[in-house]
Amino acid sequence: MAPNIRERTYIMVKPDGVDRGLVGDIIARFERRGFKLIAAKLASPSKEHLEKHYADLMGKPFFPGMIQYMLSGPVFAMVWEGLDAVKTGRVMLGATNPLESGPGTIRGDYALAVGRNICHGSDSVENAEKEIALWFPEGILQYTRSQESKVFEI
Ligand code: IDP
Ligand code: MG
Repeated sequence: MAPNIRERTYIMVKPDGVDRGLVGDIIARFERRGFKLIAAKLASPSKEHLEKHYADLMGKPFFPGMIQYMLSGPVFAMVWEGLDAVKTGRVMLGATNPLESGPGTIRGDYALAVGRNICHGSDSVENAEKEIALWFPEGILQYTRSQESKVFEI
């Protein structure tokens, strides 16, 4: 199958990342890598919305505390598009536990605690599409970059 240069992933700066002023740095990392920003907004999701987003973790002992953390301030929601966006986005974030994240990753550079790990990234193409629909029900802007052939082999 031809590589999909239009793969999309949902990336979110969590309340600790917004509060610590890391939004710009996280945007810059994805921009510099070559990904295309196709949606972005500051949001204050409800508890119900966050429970939908993290539905697969409901029942875990850390779940209530994690939801409280996610409600502690606004989040910055984004959709990034490009080759292998889901997998590469996760690599750029680092491991779930920042203590296991390598330097050069977002969590490895800025975080220490698993419950304060700065950012979210979709873990599969299927979940990315679900998360994009949940966070951007208004839809995604489409536009063409002028330098696509400098980023992709097209
Ligand atoms: P991910 O964010 O790397 O995909 P998930 O397993 O989907 O990791 O967990 C979602 C979020 O829940 C994590 O990013 C982290 O903030 C929080 N979390 C996961 N495991 C723990 C834990 O053991 N203690 C506290 N928070 C946790
Ligand atoms: Mg996850």
